[in-house]
Amino acid sequence: MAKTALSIEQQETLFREFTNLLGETRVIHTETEEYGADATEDLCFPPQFVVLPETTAEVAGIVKLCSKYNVPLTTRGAGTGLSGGALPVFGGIVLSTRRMNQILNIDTDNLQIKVQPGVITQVLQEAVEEHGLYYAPDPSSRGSCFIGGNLAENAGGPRAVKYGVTKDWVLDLEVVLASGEIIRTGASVLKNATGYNLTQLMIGSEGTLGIITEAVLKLIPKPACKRAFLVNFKSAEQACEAVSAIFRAGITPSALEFMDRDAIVYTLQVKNEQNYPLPDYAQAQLLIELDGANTAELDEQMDRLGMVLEQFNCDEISVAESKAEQDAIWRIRRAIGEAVKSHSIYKEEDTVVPRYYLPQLLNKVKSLEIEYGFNAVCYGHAGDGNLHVNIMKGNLSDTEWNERLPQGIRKLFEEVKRLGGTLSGEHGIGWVQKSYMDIIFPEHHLELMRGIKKLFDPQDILNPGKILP
Ligand code: LAC
Ligand code: ZN
Repeated sequence: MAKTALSIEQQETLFREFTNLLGETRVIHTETEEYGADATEDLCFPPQFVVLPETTAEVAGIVKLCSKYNVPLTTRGAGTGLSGGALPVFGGIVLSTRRMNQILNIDTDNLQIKVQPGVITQVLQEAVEEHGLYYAPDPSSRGSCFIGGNLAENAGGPRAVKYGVTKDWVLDLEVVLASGEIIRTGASVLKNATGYNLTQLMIGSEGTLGIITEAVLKLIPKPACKRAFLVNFKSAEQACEAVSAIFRAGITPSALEFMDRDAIVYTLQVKNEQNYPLPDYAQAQLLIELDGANTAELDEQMDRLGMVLEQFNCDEISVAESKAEQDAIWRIRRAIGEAVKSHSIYKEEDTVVPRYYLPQLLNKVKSLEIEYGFNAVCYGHAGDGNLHVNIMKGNLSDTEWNERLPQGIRKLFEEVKRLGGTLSGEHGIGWVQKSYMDIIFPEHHLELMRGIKKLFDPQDILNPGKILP
């Protein structure tokens, strides 16, 4: 799909067709800027029109129109994505799922929920918690992101370390294909060995293969007790070393997050959290959360954890027992991404390696800082080996930044690959990471993926320009 500007006549025709389908109030044609950006850097590609369907049939109608007029169609959730997946880079139509925001059913007998894609993730979580149930995936943006975007990007978040990422919670999807036909990819069952697994193919495909219009997700009973604490380390490397030791000792925390000192300091500058404990010597913290059926279980895990941590030169642990204290810690952790970005022009990488190699990954980041003269702020889901590396422009000139950044990133990803890792743990490839795909995949593998795209979307109208270089 090449970038094509629609003629005035084409615009009028399309506008007429869309308003016939949806009515005038659900076709936006002025001030479309806010739909041209997501949470990725400062990129913005305003679309021609934004359409706001409410039903699967309307989505199918929109897709058919885009196919008829050969216009790019980019589906968008809340626009909290970090790899540019929702950017309409070739213009055309943005399909916003914000009016498809119904929880269709909570099945408390089978522990399942059926939702439309525009449900806010936290709204879903709180709705099931009223029934004593739990939907664990919790991206930092959970207060605003949509479940549809979580599915499209295979979002993760802190609890993935114990409970898995979005893909691990999906039983069935309803998908509108590029032809306008509708399929269900799975079934409302926990086991399914029936043909190719299109459910998992759709998840993380960033709206390039079809449009998810409904999802059946599994639920579990809500863990009864939680405890969170911050562990201070004199060295960031030692904090990373402790991570794999915790799992080897048979402890599976419900969250195990790493934050380097800069990440915390930048966040405390913008979020007022008076009592947040950060001793002067601490170069990094691990935020560890345990959950379980009762406090005795947590005490037992806590004792074992204490013994592991003793070996890693950490001498202060701040325990958050009360819900209010836990919320305060998590408020800071969840705000890091935004806080770090507001500090400088930046480029974010979502590196992931087998967790034992986390110290090596961190060391590579440190050596690249020296080699290229930038500062990188690191934080993320250490228990998953998933480190968010925010490379800051700081005092680099534009020329230095533009020349050095791609080189530095390439070297970082080459190391990630050498360690057995990959480009993205949870943010996706989208628009801004696709030029690095060749580091991970040989050409014949990329061709296979291009073939899949072509099979699903022969006209290349669904979110064109994404994922594949
Ligand atoms: C986080 C987002 C940026 O971990 O993934 O806060
Ligand atoms: Zn994250």
